[in-house]
Amino acid sequence: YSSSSPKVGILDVPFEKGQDKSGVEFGPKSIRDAGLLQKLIECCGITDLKDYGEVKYLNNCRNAEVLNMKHYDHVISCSKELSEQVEKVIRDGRICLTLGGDHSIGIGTIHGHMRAKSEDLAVLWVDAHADLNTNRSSHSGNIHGADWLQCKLSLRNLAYIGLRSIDPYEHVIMHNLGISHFDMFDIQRYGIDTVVSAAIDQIDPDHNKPIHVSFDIDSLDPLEAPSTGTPVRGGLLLREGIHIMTAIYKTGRLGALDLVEVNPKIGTQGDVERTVTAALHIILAAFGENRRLIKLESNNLIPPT
Ligand code: 5AB
Ligand code: MN
Ligand code: MN
Ligand code: MN
Repeated sequence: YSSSSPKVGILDVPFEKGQDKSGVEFGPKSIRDAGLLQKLIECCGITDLKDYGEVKYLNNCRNAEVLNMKHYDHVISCSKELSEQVEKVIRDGRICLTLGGDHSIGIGTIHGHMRAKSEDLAVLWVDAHADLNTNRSSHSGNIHGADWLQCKLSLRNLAYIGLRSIDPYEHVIMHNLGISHFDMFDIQRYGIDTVVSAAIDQIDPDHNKPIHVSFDIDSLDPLEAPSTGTPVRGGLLLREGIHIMTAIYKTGRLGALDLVEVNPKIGTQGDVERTVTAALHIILAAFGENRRLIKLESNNLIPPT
């Protein structure tokens, strides 16, 4: 039982211009409304939680344009602002929890994390998709599927878990550059516990790097998380998603977590509730839900009758 709970900072990024479907900008609010802050305190024993609020940006890159990259100017402007905010949260000595928004925000969070800690960052990208397209390969022109365009992260420090929808070009890059990836086949074959340890060993062989987890809710099966823009069947069970995050918690080296692509405008009210509570469980597991003995005030202990 570790008595000291980590310090946490929370950022909202209601950004939707990395993709086509409206509603993903309400992701942060939906997760908060489900009781995120209170649950971090009650279920994870977090005693020092700072709310940094919403990341707002000015589109000051208006002349920045790239062929076949929709809203490139907005993505760049938002990423720059977000990167600075993430850097600040981490320099305050906190684990940075960023609520998206679409997955293009991963550019800014990883960049900020690298600036605050080290360029030698271990990144775990949990996703149904590889998000490896460039402006020339992308069929959609959506930047949430082309996140690596702007990042100078060494690809040896990146591993994927949960892949099951990869474009042909992405498949070629992934294999040519030798990026570690664990797809649904691997998870079925070896089990999630083996897969997550192997992923951590690949990106952080000496177990000493800060870890960044970018968790796309569409890594989960649509039965678990239907309210998302690009669902793909045959995905992770919530139980497996939680297992990944618990393993990360146990390393003690989580530096930042992104939770992205929850879109509360997609599906029925039941679908939304299911998706949001799944997101909540993923986040809470990363901060040690049920892993640390929560200190109870003695007057809160009700003796058995
Ligand atoms: B997500 C696709 N590869 O580039 C593309 O949800 C899907 O952040 C991208 O993982 C999915 O548009 C992006 C077809
Ligand atoms: Mn993604
Ligand atoms: Mn995805
Ligand atoms: Mn492969």
